[in-house]
Amino acid sequence: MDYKRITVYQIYPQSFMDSNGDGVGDILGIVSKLDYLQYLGIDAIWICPMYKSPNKDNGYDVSDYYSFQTCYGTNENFDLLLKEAHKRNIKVIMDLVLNHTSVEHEWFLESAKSKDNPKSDWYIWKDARKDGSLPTNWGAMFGGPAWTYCKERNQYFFHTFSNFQPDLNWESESLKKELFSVAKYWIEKGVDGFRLDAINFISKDPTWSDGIIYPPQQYANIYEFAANGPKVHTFLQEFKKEVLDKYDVFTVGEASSSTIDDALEFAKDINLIFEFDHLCLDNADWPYGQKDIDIIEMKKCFEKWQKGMFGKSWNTLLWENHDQPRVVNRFRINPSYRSDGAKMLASTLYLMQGTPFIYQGQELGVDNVSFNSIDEVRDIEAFNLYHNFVDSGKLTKEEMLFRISNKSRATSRCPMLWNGNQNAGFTNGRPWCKVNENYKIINVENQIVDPDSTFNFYKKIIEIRNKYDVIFDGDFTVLDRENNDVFTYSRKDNKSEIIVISNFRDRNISYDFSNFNNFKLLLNNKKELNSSELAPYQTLVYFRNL
Ligand code: TEU
Repeated sequence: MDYKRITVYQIYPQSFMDSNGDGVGDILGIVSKLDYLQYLGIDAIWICPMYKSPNKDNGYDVSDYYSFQTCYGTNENFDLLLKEAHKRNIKVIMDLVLNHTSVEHEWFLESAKSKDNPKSDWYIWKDARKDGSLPTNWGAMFGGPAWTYCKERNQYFFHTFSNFQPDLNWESESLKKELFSVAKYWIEKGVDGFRLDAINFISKDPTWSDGIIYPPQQYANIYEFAANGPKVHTFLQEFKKEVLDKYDVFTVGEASSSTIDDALEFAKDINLIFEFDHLCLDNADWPYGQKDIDIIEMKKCFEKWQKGMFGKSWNTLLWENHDQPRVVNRFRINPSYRSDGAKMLASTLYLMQGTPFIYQGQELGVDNVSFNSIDEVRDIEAFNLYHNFVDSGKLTKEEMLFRISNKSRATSRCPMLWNGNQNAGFTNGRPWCKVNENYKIINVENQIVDPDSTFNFYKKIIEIRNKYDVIFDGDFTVLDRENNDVFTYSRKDNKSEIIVISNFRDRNISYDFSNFNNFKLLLNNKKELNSSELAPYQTLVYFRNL
């Protein structure tokens, strides 16, 4: 599949569209919105996990890889989705969680029974140390230690994420075989590819040694020991040989904290990776602290990835996903200019080299949801951190809720805003998660008919990407490295050049346009065009043939 030429739209199924009034999005809901997605111009949808799951981590804790949670529908509904999507030339990418399962998965229940059952080594088990302490001092991603005790085996099982998500042991041959069968099953059913969840965590540090603990953390950072471990590429090569090479499928692996060198290695195994360098630029104190993004730093970050991958591999272009807050909040876009800011961010990123990923609602410029009580927060990570910090008196309830609303992943997982009716048209029932209070202003129905909407700007960006080859193959040069307000870059191949100019500020900024006299203006997010300054959040795209 020509994964370099597609635009992918990410669907968070719980929150996309509810067809049966139970308050949770479902497969038939997705089917009912395929025309909308086709109109936007995307080529593929990636759907977050819908497999059977106790939902401790909203579906990323799978208890059966071969069927769906009842709330999403049946395997027949999914067949219909495949058929209807393919009819519209939309590919379907499934989320595949191969690093861990749920504790309720039958494999785990078996493995936990005894040390000599056939699945005993399908998970990672270790004894306590001689002094009775945990096997290592590593912390789990969602709080607490990375080890949980199991009475039946009198041993600890290892988990990178929560204690509901035991890690699978890729060292086990029989386990690997089973995982490969899962992938084959879905490919043969007709899916076009996979987003491989947390795939850089499948090989752990074989020394199982302790790490340094940096207060206020209580445990050592798990990334050091579980991310990009020594056998990750060996395992993925096997996956490629046994499964991926046999079919025409597309794979994008989630590989947080990867370097360029890591990315180039992953490129030998799978098509693309997600890395999150540019989405860490506003990180401040833990948990969920936020600082202003330094635009010069941001340019350096993009330059590193654009140049580092050029001619060797291929980038993913993303501002948002279900683990990230909304991008308009990340950049602290002034709400009076929300739509201008959202458009400016779109052209800044999506005219770079790579495969674009758009997260549901991003095409409308949707902003974060504000939570007033922890009962409204539907995420294990935010929930655990809230209790850790509030119960111990380290942060007030208000401060913690502000942080969660501002920077946690819970804030972007709320229902899609379809119209100005009750629950934003997402459900006739009681929505599983709070609906964004802005839904009467920001919604699909309003934006689709407004030629100046964020939606229609995204549509244009996709059209431009498909039309101008230089966006596909041109090199990347930052033209104003020292400017902390405006980001100007060029994309150039031997036939043409595109210039993207973006003002990141909510005020006019003087700008010298003299170099662009013989260019044609392709895109402007404002009605005005001043010859010596950029309007607040103005973005301009110029083109010329060489
Ligand atoms: O996320 C794994 C993961 O590493 C992210 O939390 C990552 O650290 C973050 O996005 C970087 O900013 C995946 C899923 O996307 C997430 O929703 C799951 O909770 C997690 O795996 C466990 O399956």
